[in-house]
Amino acid sequence: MSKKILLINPWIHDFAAYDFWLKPLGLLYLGGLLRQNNHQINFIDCLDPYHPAMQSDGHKRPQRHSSGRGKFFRQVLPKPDSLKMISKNYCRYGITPEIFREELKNHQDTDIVLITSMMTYWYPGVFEAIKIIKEVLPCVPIVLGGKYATLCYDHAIKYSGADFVIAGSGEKKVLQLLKDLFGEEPSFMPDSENLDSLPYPVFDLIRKIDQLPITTSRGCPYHCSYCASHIFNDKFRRRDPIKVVDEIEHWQKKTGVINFSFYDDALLVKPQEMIIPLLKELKRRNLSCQFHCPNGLHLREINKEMSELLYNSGFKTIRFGFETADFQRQKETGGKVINEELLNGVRHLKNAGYKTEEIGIYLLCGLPGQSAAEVSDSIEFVHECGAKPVLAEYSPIPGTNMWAEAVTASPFDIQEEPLYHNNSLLPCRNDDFSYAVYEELKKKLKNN
Ligand code: B12
Ligand code: SF4
Repeated sequence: MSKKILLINPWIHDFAAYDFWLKPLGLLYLGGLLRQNNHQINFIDCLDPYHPAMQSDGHKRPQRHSSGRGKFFRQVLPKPDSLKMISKNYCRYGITPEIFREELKNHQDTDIVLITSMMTYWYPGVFEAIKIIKEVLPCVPIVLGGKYATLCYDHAIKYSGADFVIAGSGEKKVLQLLKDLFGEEPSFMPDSENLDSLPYPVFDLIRKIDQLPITTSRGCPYHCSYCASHIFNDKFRRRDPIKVVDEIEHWQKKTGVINFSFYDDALLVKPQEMIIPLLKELKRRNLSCQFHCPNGLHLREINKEMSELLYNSGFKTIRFGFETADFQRQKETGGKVINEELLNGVRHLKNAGYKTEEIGIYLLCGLPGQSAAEVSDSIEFVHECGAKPVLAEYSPIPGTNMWAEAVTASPFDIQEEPLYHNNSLLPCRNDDFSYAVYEELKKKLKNN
């Protein structure tokens, strides 16, 4: 029998959160699969920047950009004890708990709640949502999944208050759980080897669509030591590029959306298999879109043809994962890029028409044992190449190859307390690369 399933995207509790084309894609994918299995799906988005009750309640309206990024609503919260030393406001990003409660009351007949989680250190927003759901819908089982649930599984089991915690990809496990709880035999099972067998995410449940996330793959062929990609997907699997274009066309026709953000870990890798046929097909169908890649792209794949293709296909936001100009560290952490590839890549991108400030180069800072000189040299090198350095503070992630080193290097108990993974804290800072040095570098970058 069809069940009423309520999807929840919980709050973010953090010092800084910006909607950089952020959507709960995994959760909305699960919604699509469950709807295909004849269940009735509802969705509450605690981060909704367009919630009507917030508009009328005297809250400061978040500034939004027409491309689909922008600010969230926010309310200042007391800082958790372990983060007291950070001299910034700690906030709940999203709607108020009162509005969330009211929303939940409209879903009294829910059979099961599925709640997602993102950054490990955002768990307080997840816990707050679970506590309120338990109060308003006391008899409804709550299932927690997503990034935090996967990376900090034991912590989630112990402290989250959820009835079930599911680690890793949710598709098969959620169907199994429904079977166990309600005796529901799934009528539709996706083929785990074929990503195109997954129904589209339930994007129609988003209140106002200003952009949509798309993914052409899961996983990554690289294994960088600081990255968790392999924990979520042990293999690199790709969709058929033509099916991806079908999806883009579907959403564009249905909703009129033109802004799409790619969530892939390795969108440009082996370009003949994906990005080249995909963009050629978009052009053939005369689809006009704007694309944003907030997640880093691979510089290794940037040549003349690729640069022109990206520029002419409407790739408005391009960010690349470079991380460091230090050759030894590049080699030790996974070898995804070398300096020459940045130099050449930027030259091609500029020839194609991109301006310096449009070519964002992510630099990891605060890696275990990293010196201040390494970070400032890397910034300088990116400037010399003619691109824009973007500092990404290292967030240590359990289960990655760098984790043990991070645990040893960090002055904080990152093993016991995921709040210490917060990138704003610079969790693996050291005497040479202190918080003050980091602030100084950031200031310099801002004034550049
Ligand atoms: C896209 C992305 C972003 C985007 C948008 C984020 C978003 N999703 O909205 C942007 C660019 C904004 C971003 C930013 C950052 N990110 Co990011 N991001 C990702 C990325 C590549 C994909 C996430 C995604 O949506 N995947 C696709 C969907 C389909 O998969 P999924 O969410 O995992 O969902 C599946 C399962 O988790 C599960 N599931 C999900 N929900 C639920 C719910 C239930 C009930 C169940 C049962 C199952 C379930 O089933 C789903 C389907 O199989 C991941 C890496 C990765 N490969 O996953 C990193 C990742 C999440 N990011 C990470 C990091 C470090 C960051 C930054 C801190 C980087 C930095 N230093 O600046 C910033 C944070 C900025 C901030 N403070 O706001 C880390 C996590 C770190 C941590 N400690 O938790 C990850 C894991 C990458 C890594 N380095 O290893 N990110
Ligand atoms: S290339 Fe990017 S996504 Fe792939 S393992 Fe390295 S950091 Fe992670």
